[in-house]
Amino acid sequence: MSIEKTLSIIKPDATARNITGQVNSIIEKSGLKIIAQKRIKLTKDVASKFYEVHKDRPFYQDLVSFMVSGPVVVQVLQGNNAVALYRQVMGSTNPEEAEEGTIRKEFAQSIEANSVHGSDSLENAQKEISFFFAETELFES
Ligand code: IDP
Ligand code: MG
Repeated sequence: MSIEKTLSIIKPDATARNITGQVNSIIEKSGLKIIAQKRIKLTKDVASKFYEVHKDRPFYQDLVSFMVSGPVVVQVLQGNNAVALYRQVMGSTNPEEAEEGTIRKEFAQSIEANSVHGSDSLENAQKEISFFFAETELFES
C-alpha cells in the first residue's frame, strides 16, 4: 500500500452538462480524496503543452480544440495507489469499452469527449500536478 497523488481533469463535455458533482461523487465513493481543485479555462498554449506527448497522433489538434472549448476542473486526488485506482475508476479511453460503474461508462459522449483525464504513471502524475498546482495549493491530510 502506498499513498499517491494523481492529476485529474474534468473535461469540457462534463462541465458543459453540469455534472462535475456527479463525477466527484464517483471519485469520492472510490476512496480517493480530492485534496485540491480549481475550475479554469485552458489556453491553446497550455492545452497543447499538456497533451504534447500526443502531438504526432491524428487526433491531437481536435483534442486541443476540445480541451479549450469550455471550462475544465483540474484536481489532485490522493489515496492508496491513486494513479492506478483512478485509471480504473475512469474506465477505458473509449467509453464503448468502459466497464459498468466507471466515470466514462456513465458519462462519456465519445472517445474524445470522455469526461475525465487521469495521469497514467506516478512519474507523469508528479509532472502533471506541478504543471497545474503550486506546492502551496496542496494541503495533504
Ligand atoms: P487516456 O485519457 O485514457 O489516458 P490517451 O490515449 O492518453 O487516453 O488520450 C488522451 C485523450 O485523447 C483521450 O482521453 C481522449 O480525450 C483523446 N483521444 C484518445 N484517442 C482518441 C481517438 O482515437 N480519437 C479522438 N480522441 C482521442
Ligand atoms: Mg493518457
